[in-house]
Amino acid sequence: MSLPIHFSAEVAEARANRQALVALESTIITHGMPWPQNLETAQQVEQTVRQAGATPATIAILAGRLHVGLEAEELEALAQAKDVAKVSRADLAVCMARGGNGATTVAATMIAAHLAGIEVFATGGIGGVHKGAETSFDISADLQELAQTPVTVVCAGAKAILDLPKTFEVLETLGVPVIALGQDVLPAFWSARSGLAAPLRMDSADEIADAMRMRRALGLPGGQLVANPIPAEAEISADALAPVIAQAQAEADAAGVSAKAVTPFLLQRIFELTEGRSLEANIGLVLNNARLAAAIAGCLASKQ
Ligand code: PSU
Repeated sequence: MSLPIHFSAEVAEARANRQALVALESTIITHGMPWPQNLETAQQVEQTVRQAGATPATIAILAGRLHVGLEAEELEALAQAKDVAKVSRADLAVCMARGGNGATTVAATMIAAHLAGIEVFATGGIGGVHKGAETSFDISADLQELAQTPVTVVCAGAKAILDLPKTFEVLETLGVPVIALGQDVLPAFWSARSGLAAPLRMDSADEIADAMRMRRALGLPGGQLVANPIPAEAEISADALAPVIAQAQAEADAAGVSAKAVTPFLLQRIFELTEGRSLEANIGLVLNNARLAAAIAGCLASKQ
C-alpha cells in the first residue's frame, strides 16, 4: 500500500525548492499546553521558524493521514480538539490504519520528519527516564527513537520532572550524541543549568550541522540531541522548581497516574502550582529552540 502522507502547500513548495525545513511536533499542542496558549504558541513557533529563514512543518495525524505541515485552520482545529490520541512509535500505524486523529510525540514526529526528508526538529523537552523507573520501568520511547532515526532534535534538555542522570545515562548507552549549546552543563528545561556535565558542547549551528553530516557519512543510524538552554529572562531556577515538581509527582503517584498520562499530568499540575510561570518558561524555551533549529536547517540546506 502507499503511505497516506500529505504535505501542506507551504511545505510542498519548500520541498520542491529544496529549502530548509524544520519539523515541529503536535503533542505539545494537544497534551503539553492549555488552550488558548497552545495555539498561540504553535503559531508563534511557526512564525519564528519562518523569520529565521526556514519553513515550519508541524506534524499530526488527521483522519488517518500523516500531515507534514498543517494549514492554519487545521492547526486551529487541532489545538481545540478533544480525544486526540498521543501517538508514539508503537501506536502510529494503528492510529492511521483506523483513520484516527493523533498528536505526534517526539518519537513519532522524528519518524514522520525522516519520511519527509526533514533532518531538523524543534520541540520543548524530550521524554526520558521517569523518577521511580527502577520499579515502574517508565522510560519514554523518545530515547530509543533518537538512537535509530537520523534527525537532529533541538530541545531545552529533558524535562526536569524526569530522572535526569538516568535519562542521560540511557542516551549514552544508546549512542546518542547529547550536545549542549554554548555551555559545559546540560540545561534542565525550565532552568538553564542542571548541574550535570554536558557530554558534548558546541557553540554554533554550523558545528551541529557539520556533526550531523559526518554521522551520515559514517553511516551511523540515529540522530543528535541538542540541548539549548532556556533564555535567562524566561528561566525558573531549579531550586525554586524542585518542591513544585516533588509535589506534582507525589500527587501523580497518589492518584495512580501511569504510562502516557504521566507527563501531561505533571505539566498541568506544575502550571497550576506555579500560577502559570512554568508555561511562560515553556513558551520562551520553545521559541528559542525554533530559532536554533531553523539556523541548523539553514546550514544543512546551504551545503547540500
Ligand atoms: N515538549 C514540551 N511539552 C511536551 C512535550 C515536549 O514542551 O508536552 C511532549 C513531547 O511530545 C514528548 C512527550 O515526546 O512530551 C513525552 O511524553 P512521554 O514522557 O510520555 O514519553
